[in-house]
Amino acid sequence: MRTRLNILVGVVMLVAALPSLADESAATKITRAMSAGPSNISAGATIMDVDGTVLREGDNGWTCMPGIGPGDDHPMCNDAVWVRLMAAAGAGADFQTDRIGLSYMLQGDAHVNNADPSDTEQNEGEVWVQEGPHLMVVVPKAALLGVSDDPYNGGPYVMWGDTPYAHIMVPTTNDKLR
Ligand SMILES: [Cu+2]
Repeated sequence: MRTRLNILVGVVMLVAALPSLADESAATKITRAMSAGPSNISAGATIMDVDGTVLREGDNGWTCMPGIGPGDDHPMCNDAVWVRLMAAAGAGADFQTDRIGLSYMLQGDAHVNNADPSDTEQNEGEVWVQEGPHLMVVVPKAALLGVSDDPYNGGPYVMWGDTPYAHIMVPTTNDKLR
């Protein structure tokens, strides 16, 4: 009886501890958003929630988010080019850039199909990756020529190369999350 009660209490506590992203406080979201980049960047950044709500005004041209999009908790710190890229990707709209764009994801990324941002299920023959801490670099498409598109080559690689959202993933550690 004692054991069953302990298990029950344990389960209830576990469920209570599971993060419900919708219920998070602004402070929790801001802390996670800021953890995506070095504090030199995140301290002065605008903090924007995944739904576009500004949680804190910034003044250095960077925008940190607590997740990639609704329901996600992988934070990122984006420069102006990446803010534009993420808005386009969220809307399924075209995207082009005439300049370099930088984004920090020092807490790592979601598990994604390296070729297809819209894929939601891993199937045989597809290359999926869940990158650890990394920097993301978007450049005019012609500048991607010659960069590997293999996430497991040991260095930087192109993600989503045949889409408007092609960018270079630059791991900053040796560790993939998955
Ligand atoms: Cu990333």
